[in-house]
Amino acid sequence: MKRIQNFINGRFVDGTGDLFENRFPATGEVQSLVSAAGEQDVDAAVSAAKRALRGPWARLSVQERIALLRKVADGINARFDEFLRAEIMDTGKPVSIASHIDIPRGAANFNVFADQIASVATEAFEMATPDGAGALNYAIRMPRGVIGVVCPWNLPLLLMTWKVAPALACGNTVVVKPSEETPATATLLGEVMNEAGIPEGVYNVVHGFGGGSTGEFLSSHPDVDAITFTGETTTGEAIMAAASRGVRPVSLELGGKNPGIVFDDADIDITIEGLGRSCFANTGQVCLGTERLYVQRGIFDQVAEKLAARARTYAYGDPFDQKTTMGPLISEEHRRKVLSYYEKAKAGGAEILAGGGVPSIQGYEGGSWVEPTVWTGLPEDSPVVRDEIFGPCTHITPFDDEEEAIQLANNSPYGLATSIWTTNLSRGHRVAGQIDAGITWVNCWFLRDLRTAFGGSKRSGIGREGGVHSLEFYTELRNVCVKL
Ligand code: NAD
Ligand code: 6OD
Repeated sequence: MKRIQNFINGRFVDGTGDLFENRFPATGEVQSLVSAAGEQDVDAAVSAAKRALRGPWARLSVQERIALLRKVADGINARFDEFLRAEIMDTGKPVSIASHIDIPRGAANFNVFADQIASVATEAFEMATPDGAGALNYAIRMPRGVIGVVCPWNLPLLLMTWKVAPALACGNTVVVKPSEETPATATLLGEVMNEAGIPEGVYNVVHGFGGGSTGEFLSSHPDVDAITFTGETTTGEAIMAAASRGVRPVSLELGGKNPGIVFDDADIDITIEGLGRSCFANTGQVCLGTERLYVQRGIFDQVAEKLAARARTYAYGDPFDQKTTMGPLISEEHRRKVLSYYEKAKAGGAEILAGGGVPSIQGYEGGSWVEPTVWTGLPEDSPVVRDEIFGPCTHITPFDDEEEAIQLANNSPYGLATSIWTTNLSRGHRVAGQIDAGITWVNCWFLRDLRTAFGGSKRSGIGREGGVHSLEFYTELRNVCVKL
């Protein structure tokens, strides 16, 4: 059986931890064994990353680093089909999604941050001094050092490179801990790094689990200078606690329970198309997805009916078949969690407008499938409306006016993303300014310009990444004051 190894100091090596199984979510079959990194392997990876900070990598000019980043992007594209297959086998996501989103974005991240680092400036201040000669202050931008990158499973290559690319652009070195569910593409990227000529120790990958395992060994390692994390809010709290030892910076991109707001002047076709994606894309396993939907009363029935109809259109089956539009959830464990909310909705008296169960798919009985689901009728304090479920499901509630919509949308401990659907752009702009969320889309969803600030409010995270904001996190500004 295929074995997935750690990538430390430019070499593929077994870890001292146990082997663990990696399953194909569409069938539940074990497809590979992964060699977990123990504490000493994590230490070896961090030491390699630390050494690399003083090696050839540190002596490269920004232009040389940019050239290497572009080679990595080209290397991913040159092996596009291998990355595609690896991502689909790990996640079960349909080829139609992975080939349009995950793999191209994985490559694009390296080009985007190569562009960013080429044009970033720092600040300078002239100051007066009593002798009249003055002084000049200017900032220099230094890499932070070894960055620990802890990743989730929902968009594995996309979200990992979203952090690795700017970290490398800024001259850092990285130790990546991919999710235990999705070890393959981070490992394959090690081959591309070697082919591109990235010096050994600059990019390292350690496999394993979270608390009490590889993730914790990495986040609590004293030679990790900063930690960037995407995942659940409670894990973010553990990472932040670990980072507090040694006063290390963290960037946390965490969970959400994102609202969508549909006003009665919305273009219904555009709205249903957008909501179909925001509620069900990637089997609802997108942190930005819409699990709470608020619809103005006059068009409530129309929107509810059309979204439910949309939920019934998805085609399940072989993820490698272009006709498949809905994949399985990531794992049986995650399916148990999602189905527990399907049960809570039923028990709470929800009206089930679509789905609510498990589809039967010939040949894929062992996979972790669920039906896209639309509910209405639950109170706002139901766990179905409060908790992040991370499945292909949404609950719809009517509202009467703008003020009520804003109040309902903000009634959540999370604040990651919102979508507002209206043809009145003044209203879209006005409401966007009153929603507690890091990201608001008006008449669209997941439309990404990678230069924009990305991150959450409230319990959805700390800090912003994207464009120059990533460069802020992955560098430290140091001021130089020259007396003239
Ligand atoms: P998770 O928090 O369970 O795991 C994420 C990573 O953290 C994994 O690699 C895991 O092994 C590791 N980990 C777990 N416990 C750890 C610990 N104590 N110390 C160190 N590492 C630890 O998240 P997940 O289930 O992989 O991903 C789904 C979650 O991610 C959802 O909540 C989703 O909203 C969130 N997410 C957020 C964003 C965002 O940009 N805000 C993007 C994608 C996913
Ligand atoms: O598009 C991105 O850059 C990004 N960070 C997306 C996050 C998606 C969450 O599941």
